[in-house]
Amino acid sequence: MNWQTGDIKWQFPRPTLVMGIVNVTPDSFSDGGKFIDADAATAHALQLAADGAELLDIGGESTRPGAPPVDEAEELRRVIPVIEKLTGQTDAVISIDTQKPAVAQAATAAGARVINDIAAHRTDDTMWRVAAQTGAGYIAMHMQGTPQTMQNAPEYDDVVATVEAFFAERLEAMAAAGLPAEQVALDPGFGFGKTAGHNLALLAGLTRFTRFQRPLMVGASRKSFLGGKVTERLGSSIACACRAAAAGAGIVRVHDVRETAQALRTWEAINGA
Ligand code: 9MG
Repeated sequence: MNWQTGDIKWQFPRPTLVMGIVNVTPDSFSDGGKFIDADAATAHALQLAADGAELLDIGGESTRPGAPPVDEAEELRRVIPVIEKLTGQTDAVISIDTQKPAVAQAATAAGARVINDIAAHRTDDTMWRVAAQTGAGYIAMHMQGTPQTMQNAPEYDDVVATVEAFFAERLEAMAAAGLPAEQVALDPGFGFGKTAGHNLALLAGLTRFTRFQRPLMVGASRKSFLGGKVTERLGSSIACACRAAAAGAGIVRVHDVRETAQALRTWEAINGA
């Protein structure tokens, strides 16, 4: 894997990498408040790396439906100490989950090598310029609306075609802004302005997005479309990770790293037999 700043190649040692979720927030939907303290978040991240996470996604602003926005100073206060503590302590690639270019800039200076942007910056190209200048990997995610509005009756004529068109348009716009496709991974944005039916259709239609020849990321872990209580979604989350692997996804973003890595490695061994 070669994700050094300035030399991002998105080379994958295995078909599907596991990204562990580290929410440094008081209000995330599945582990809200547990890791708001920098030491607790760092210890959790190191445990995820020991469990098999090849990437660690550090986020300081909850993206659950209806979550209030967090201001830049507070987001920086939450994530930068965690990234500083992790840098040099783990081989896992550190990713910053943010919609703010200034946070992405500070996080890459502190050691993050991937920018996970759920907004896939639609209003201006500042975030893309940060990714281009720092050489960081850039995850462009599809979302209808914003976290505050996205689950107010999302509608599509054809959700797979809409997301496919969005990827085509964003890749072109990013290239025009100086961010080459080689730095980009694509994410359909499960749960971001989608009904359960839309999410299932996207999982079923994942292979349509392989035509872009960019790594695909799938983040379905513990999301509400899986049904049941949030604490009882491990089996369905793993089913989504295996579906992602079967469709050739490059990264799965998950809470339960050990169990997911075990399932994927088994799936790959069967696939290769
Ligand atoms: C931050 N975040 C929460 N869910 C996510 C998902 O599905 N994809 C990406 N890229 N980021 C997510």
